[in-house]
Amino acid sequence: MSEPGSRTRSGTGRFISGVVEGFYGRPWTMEQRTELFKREQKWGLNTYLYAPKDDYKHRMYWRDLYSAEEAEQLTALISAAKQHEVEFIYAISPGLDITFSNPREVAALKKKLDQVKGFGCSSFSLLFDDIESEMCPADRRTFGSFAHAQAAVTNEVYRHLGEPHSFLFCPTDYCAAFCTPSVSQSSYLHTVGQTLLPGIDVLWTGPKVVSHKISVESIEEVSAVLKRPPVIWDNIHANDYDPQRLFLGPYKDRPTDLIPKLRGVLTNPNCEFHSNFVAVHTLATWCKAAADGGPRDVDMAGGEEEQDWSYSPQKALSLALTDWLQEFMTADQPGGPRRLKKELCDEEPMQTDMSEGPYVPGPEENPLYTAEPLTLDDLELLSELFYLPYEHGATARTMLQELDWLQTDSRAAAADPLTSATPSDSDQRVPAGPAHSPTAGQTAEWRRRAQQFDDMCHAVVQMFNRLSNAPNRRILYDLYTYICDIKSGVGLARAYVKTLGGRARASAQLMNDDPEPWGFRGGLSGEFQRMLPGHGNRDLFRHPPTTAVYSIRPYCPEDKMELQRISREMRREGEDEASVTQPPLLSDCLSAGEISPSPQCGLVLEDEIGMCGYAVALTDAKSAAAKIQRAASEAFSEDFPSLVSVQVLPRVADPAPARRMIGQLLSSIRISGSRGVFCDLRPSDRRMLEFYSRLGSFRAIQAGGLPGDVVIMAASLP
Ligand code: GDL
Repeated sequence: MSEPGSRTRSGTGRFISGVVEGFYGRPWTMEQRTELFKREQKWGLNTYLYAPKDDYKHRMYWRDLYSAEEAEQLTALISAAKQHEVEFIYAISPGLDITFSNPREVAALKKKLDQVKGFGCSSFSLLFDDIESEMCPADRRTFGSFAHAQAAVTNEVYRHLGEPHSFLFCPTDYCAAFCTPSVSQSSYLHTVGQTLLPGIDVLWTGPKVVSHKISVESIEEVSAVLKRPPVIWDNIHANDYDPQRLFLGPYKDRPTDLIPKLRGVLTNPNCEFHSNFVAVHTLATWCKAAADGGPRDVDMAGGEEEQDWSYSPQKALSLALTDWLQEFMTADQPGGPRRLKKELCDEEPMQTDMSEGPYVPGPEENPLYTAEPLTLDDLELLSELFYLPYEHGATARTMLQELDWLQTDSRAAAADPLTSATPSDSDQRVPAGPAHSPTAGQTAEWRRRAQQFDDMCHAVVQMFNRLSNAPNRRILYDLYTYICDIKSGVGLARAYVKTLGGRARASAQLMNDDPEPWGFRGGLSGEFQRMLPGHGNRDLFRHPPTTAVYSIRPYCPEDKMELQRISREMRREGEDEASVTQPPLLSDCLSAGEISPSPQCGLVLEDEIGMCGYAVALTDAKSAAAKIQRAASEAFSEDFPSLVSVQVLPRVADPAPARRMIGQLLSSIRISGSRGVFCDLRPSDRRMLEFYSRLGSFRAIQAGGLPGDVVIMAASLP
C-alpha cells in the first residue's frame, strides 16, 4: 500500500487536504477566509481552493480582469494563505460560455490566470462542473468530443502557466451518477484520463453529487479510467441546495482506507462560514487517521505521539464540539457579552456609586437579565438536529420515532371503541383527524412517552435560549435562521402532542382560522412540496437512503429468462382481474421475449442480489405492432417509432438508478436515428403510469387507431 506522501507521479508528494469554497450563494469574506487559513494550519490541513460559484469574476464574467482594489485584496489573501502554510489554489469556471476552439478565448483565459499569478498565486484549477454538455457548432468542427475540447484547453493553459505544482481539473461528469453508461464505460472520462497531462489532478465527488458513502472500490474504478487517483471534492456538508438544511455532523462514511488511494480531499461545506467548525475540524481528524493504524505522511499539527489513529466519527465530533464550545464563549463584539449566571455568583458586592461601575439593581428593583451558559450537551443536541444529508442524529431520530408512535397509538386508540368511547369526551369527538382523540392520552404508557417527548422539545428550546445568549455573536448569526426554524418546528410538534393527549385545543395551537404569516410555513416552495406526491415530501426518517450499489450493463441473450421473471412478477403486482383476459400489450411482448430488443437497446440493472430491473427497446415497432394488430396511425409511428419497456423491482427504493438506466437507453435509441419512443400500459397500472410521468420526458398521448383499453406514454427524442 503506498503512502500518500510517497506517490511519485509528477513528483507531487503530500496528500491534498482542506477546503473548497465551491458553493452557490454569498461568498465568504476575505476576513473569514483568513480565519479559515488560521484554522487549517492549526488543524493540519494544507489547501484552500478558491471557487465561489457566484463570484462574478470566477464564473459568469470569467474573462474580466480584477480591478486594482480587487487585486489588492486577492494579493493580501494569497499572502495570508502562505503565511499560514496553506496552498491557495485559484479556480476559474469558464464553461458557461467559452468557445474552446477560439484562440481569443484561450488567450483571455491565460491573461486572467496570468493576472492572478501576478498576485502571488502559483496553483490553479479549471472547473467545468454544472454546465451544458453540448458543444457549439464551431467547437464540434474542431474537437472530437466535449472531453477533447476541455482537455486540450486545460493542457494548453497548464503548459502556459509553467506546469504548476498543483493544477486541478473538474470534469463535467464529476460523479458516477453523471457518467453514461457507467464510470468504466464513460467515453467522456476515458478521454479525460487519456488526454489530460499527467501532472493535472482531477476532482471527483464520488457516486453522487452529494455522496452518502464513498467506497474504496468506487475510487479504484474511477482511478483506472482517469489514470490517476482523484482529489475528492466532498459535498457531504454542502447545504446550498436547500435553505432549511445545515450540516453539523462529523465527516463520515468515507473509510480511512481511502487515504492511500486518493490524491486528496477538499470539503465544500455549508455556505455559512461559522457553521463549518465541525465540518472542517472532523475532516482534519479523518486526514490524520491512518488506514492501517499508524500515522500517515500528511501535514499534521504537533503533539500526536500518544494518539489513537483509528477514526471514529463520534469521537471526532466530540473533539470538534469541545473546541467549538470555547469559540462560542469568546466574545467577538464591542460591548461584550451580558453576564452569565455562573459569573454572577462570583461577582463583587453590590456597588453603590452608579457613575463608576455597571448598573446594579437595588433592593426591590428588577434583577438584571442573566443568561445560562451554553453547554457541551447543547452543542451535541444542535449537531444531532442538523446532522448529515442522509442521516439525522440520534436525538432527532428518537424525537421523530416518538412522535410517530404517539400519533399512531392515539389514532389506534381513537379507532378502538373500547378505549375511545368514554362518556366524558364522546360529545367532543368529530369524525376525522388525530387532534380530536383525547382519549388516546388515557393510557399511562402514552402519557409517559408524551411527557418524555415534551421534555425533549423543552431541551431544544433551552438550547435555543442558551445559544442566543452566547457571547460569540458571529457564530450565532450564522446559525440563527436554522435554530429559529427548528425551535418553531419542535414547538408545533409539541403543541400537536398536547392536542393528542387532550391537553390543548387543536384549533388554538395549530389550526387557527386567522393565522399569522408563520402559519404558512415554507412559503410558496413549501406549498409546492406539500402538493407533490412521493418525491416532493419524501422524508429521511421514513425513507433512509439505501446503501445498495447498483450497476447498469448491456442486456445479453442469457438475461432473457430473468427478464421474463421480473416482467411476470411485476405484471402480477400491477394487474387487476380484468387485465388478465385483455389482449397483450406491445411492451409486455417485448419484456416476455416474444419480440427481441434491437441491438444496443437493452440494459439491465443489478444490485448485490442480482438483476433488479431492465430497460429494453425496439427501435422500429411498426412490424411488431402489426403482428398483434395494434397498428397506430402513420403520424404517430413517425413521431414515436420506437417501443420501450421498463421494469424495476420494488426493492430498488432509490429512483436514481432507474432514471439513469432509462436515460442511457433513450440516448442509444436517439443515436439509432429514432425521433421518439412510446410504451403501452393498462389504465389500471397506476404504478407504471406514475413511474413514466415522473420521468418528466414522457406524457400520455392520444393515438388514433389504438384500442381504448390502452394508455400510451410517449417521449420525443430531440
Ligand atoms: C455541485 C456543485 C457545487 C455545489 C454542490 C452542492 C460540484 C463539483 N459542483 O454540483 O458547486 O456546491 O453541487 O450543491 O460539486
